[in-house]
Amino acid sequence: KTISLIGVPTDIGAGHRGAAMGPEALRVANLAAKLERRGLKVIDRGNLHGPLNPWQPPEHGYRHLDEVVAWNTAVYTAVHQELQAGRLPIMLGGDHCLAIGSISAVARHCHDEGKQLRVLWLDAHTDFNTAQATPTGNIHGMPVACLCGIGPAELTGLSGHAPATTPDVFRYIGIRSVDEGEKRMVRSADLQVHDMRHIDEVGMKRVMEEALAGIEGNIHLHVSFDVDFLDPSIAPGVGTTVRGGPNYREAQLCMEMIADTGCMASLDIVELNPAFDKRNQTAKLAVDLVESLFGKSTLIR
Ligand code: DIR
Ligand code: MN
Ligand code: MN
Ligand code: MN
Repeated sequence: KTISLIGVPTDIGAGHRGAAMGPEALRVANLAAKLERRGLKVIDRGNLHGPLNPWQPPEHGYRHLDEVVAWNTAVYTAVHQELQAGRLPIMLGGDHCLAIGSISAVARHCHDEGKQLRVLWLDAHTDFNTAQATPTGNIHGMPVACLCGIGPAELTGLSGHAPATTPDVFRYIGIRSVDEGEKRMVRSADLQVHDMRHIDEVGMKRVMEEALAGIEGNIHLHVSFDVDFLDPSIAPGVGTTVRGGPNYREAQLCMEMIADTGCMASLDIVELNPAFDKRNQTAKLAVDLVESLFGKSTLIR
């Protein structure tokens, strides 16, 4: 399987500037070479292009909606093309709004190929806000809602028909920050949330067994890895740190258990913000964890 790296240098969906530098930070941390060392073929497609960050306040509950639509249209097209060609796309983000485009394309591809979709959403946040519930208007807090058909038509209908997918395909891991209005939305959609309390109580191993239950054969597993999933003590390079996240070993086990399924077929690496980082340590950590996602282990290779 050939991997395609797709840079998505944007921070239009976020509340802090800087995630637009994420793709280059991941390249500087040697992502391509590390994957090649695992025996994988890697093509770096370079960066997608889109509007600059106009840094405007929200309008009708959304900040930078036109720009988010433009970027996600480009993401959708690029991801769909890579999947059609049989390659495994990795999004180098960029803020988490790009998952609207990437997962819309993945869902469309699964529909056309008769495959079942499962999405693992590794994040401190549930990203299930709406124009009414959002405290910020930032669209990086809304991608899961948009993918489930709740949001502006330009985003919910990217793939040609809305909704792109349904709440039952998502498994959240690492959640510890949900906004007040968002809580009600998450509960009424009956989303499966493995929050930090659950990880504390039963451990990462049990949590991953639950989240990965039923994964085999005909499943397309998409991993959407928001770097703020990780505890800020090991991953300071994100705009919206939330204390109390998974530590290094817990994160490694999470990635290793995903790799063991052999089903991961697309990946987003998002919210990495070099403006908040120190000596690129968070990018290096993200690359280290992505190596585990692709099967690196202590004793075998
Ligand atoms: C907050 C922050 N829930 C919002 N969200 C995210 O603005 O909607 N930070 N995703 O990474
Ligand atoms: Mn259809
Ligand atoms: Mn987050
Ligand atoms: Mn997120």
